[in-house]
Amino acid sequence: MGIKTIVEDNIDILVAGAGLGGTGTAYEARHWGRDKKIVIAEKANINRSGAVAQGLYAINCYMGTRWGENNPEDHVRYARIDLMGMVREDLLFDMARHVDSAVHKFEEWGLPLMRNEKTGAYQREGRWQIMIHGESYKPIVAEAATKNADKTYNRVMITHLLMDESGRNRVGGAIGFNVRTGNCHVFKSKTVVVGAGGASNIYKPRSVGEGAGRVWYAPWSSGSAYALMINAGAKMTQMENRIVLARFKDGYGPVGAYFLHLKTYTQNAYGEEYESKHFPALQKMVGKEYLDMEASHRTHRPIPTCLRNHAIIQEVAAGRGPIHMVTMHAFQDPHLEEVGWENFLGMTVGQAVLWAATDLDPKYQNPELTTSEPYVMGSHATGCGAWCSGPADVSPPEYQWGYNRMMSIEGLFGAGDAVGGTPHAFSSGSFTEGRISGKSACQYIDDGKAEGIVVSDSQIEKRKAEIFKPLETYKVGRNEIVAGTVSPSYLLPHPGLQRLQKIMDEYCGGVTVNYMTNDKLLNIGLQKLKIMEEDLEKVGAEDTHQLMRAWELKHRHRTSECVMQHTLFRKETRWPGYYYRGDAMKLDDKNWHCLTVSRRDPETGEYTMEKAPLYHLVGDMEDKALAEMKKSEKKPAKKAAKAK
Ligand code: SFD
Ligand code: AMP
Repeated sequence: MGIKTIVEDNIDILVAGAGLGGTGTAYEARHWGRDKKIVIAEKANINRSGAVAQGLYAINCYMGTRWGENNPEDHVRYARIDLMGMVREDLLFDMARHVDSAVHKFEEWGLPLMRNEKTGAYQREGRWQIMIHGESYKPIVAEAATKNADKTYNRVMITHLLMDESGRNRVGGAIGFNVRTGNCHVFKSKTVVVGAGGASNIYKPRSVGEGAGRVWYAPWSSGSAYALMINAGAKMTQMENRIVLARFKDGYGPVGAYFLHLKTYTQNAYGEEYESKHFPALQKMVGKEYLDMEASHRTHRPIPTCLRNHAIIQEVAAGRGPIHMVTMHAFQDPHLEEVGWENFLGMTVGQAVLWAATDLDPKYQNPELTTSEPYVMGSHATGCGAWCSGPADVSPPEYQWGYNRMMSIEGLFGAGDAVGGTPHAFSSGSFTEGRISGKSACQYIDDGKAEGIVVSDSQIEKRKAEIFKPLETYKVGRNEIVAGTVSPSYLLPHPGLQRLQKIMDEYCGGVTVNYMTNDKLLNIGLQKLKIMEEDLEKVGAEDTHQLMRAWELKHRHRTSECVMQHTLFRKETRWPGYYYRGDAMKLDDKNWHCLTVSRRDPETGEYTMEKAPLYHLVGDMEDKALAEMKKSEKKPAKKAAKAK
């Protein structure tokens, strides 16, 4: 094969994907490893890659301990409630105790954080969220990463991890190709930190045809992080916990700033409040422990994200849609109007453009909200990802087998969406996790754990042939046709993607089936994914750009398979509003108060599923806000007693 191969050898830390997690790794690894060789391999251009490419208007995870606002335990309790109990509390606590320092770094590096003029503290959007002028968020963190790395390879898509052949379950680097030049890139490395992000476009999106490509999470989030790890045989957790989001219709504009800062609210098509109507029946499905309206109201605790979705889904199904976000009041205030528009201009410009293009002014018309297609990710209100070791000072033995954030494969670490069980990390928490991984990777090397790694030429050659096969398949198959694009011998990446999206949508609870699935559907879906895998051997790529699309499809397919396996395994409806198991419509704590862990055998392709213990490490003790609330509730009672 006449393909040029570029080998980067003797790497200490390879960052595979440099979004918010990966940039954190490169920055921190330099601090602990002055002498270490740190290399970044990034599919796009690090300055504008990943979910934060367009910018953000808020940092959604900041404790504010410096200002006496929250402590890490409060955040663990919050995430636990929001995820219906299913979180890795050790990893969450670890992230939360370090996240503020990452945010302070961002400010030092030039990210404009808004300030509350009265208190001097960062301007809060909500209890956990602070407001930023964040259009340039990504270039700012990218600069910190590239300055600390020895080398940054842009436009290099990692397709496989390389494994140590010395007889240990250990990583040895990664391999991929340059999406512009078509060169093959081999990275021989002592450790790999996977920061390749989440997955959009594995489910059929609401926007097809006319709006194809418009999705909430970055369209280029191709599930690579998951596929790389699954294919290597790493254990995964909570892959069934894929997320559905309430979003402004068609532009997918996020709602956080609107609900929390602008204090806008939702109503049905007839101007009625609808959420509370659905809660009594919902409480029967999930139990009072998970939905207690009285307690939520009293303590200002948000209703879990999935349950808020459930109310929207039910209300629309009852024929009272569309749901509207009531913006018309808030937008009368010029400051809030400005915030409302700027929020999208700095983060999801498409939403602002869509409103402008369709003459929708939220000052005079309440825009529609809808629920999105599902996404697979591990840093928003959902916790898909790898099963990782936790910090030694916090984690129980089942959660701790070595280095912090190391997976079930030695030397393989993760950050952000790649790490499972750690929702509500968002951009700042992902960066923080990257820092933790970078530090751990240095420690692992310094402890001599990476000695004697063997990666043979035959392993590299085997992968190389696999990577470039779609180009060959196309070249040969193209000769069989004289016109058009359809050949009997190959499958093109885009039709392949549509086929995958249809399977996931119809069999694994997408939008067209109102997020409903059951064991029968899932088993059929798995069968279809298996047949599709055979066909993926025949994917054809016209050029190196299409080769990237081919590998994105393969990564999305593997991610989907794992999601499907997990969804079949957890026989309950844990997160109504994310998806429903029609054959097990209730939350079932008796059997499923646990985390789910899978492993795909790289040799046979078979999955092993197991239940892992779910430890509530942070006591149920009520958090600060609640304690204060109780104190203020007690005072009048005392006065009343005195009066008597
Ligand atoms: O409003 C390969 N997010 C928000 N976080 C916040 O803190 N505040 C917000 O306001 C947030 N909102 C939001 C958010 C995201 C998006 C898209 C929108 C709005 C519209 C979430 C965060 O962005 C998210 O949590 C983090 O970015 C996750 O970090 P990480 O590192 O896990 O993923 P990444 O940043 O997408 O980076 C992945 C990188 O990997 C590259 N890559 N490189 C090499 N080889 C491969 N095979 C690769 N595959 C991928 C990517 O190019 C990328 O650089 S709101 O909705 O809540
Ligand atoms: P979103 O814009 O939906 O991605 O959310 C951004 C942040 O706001 C996340 O931390 C959400 O959990 C939070 N959030 C969004 N909507 C609400 C709501 N209605 N109540 C409480 N928190 C919310």
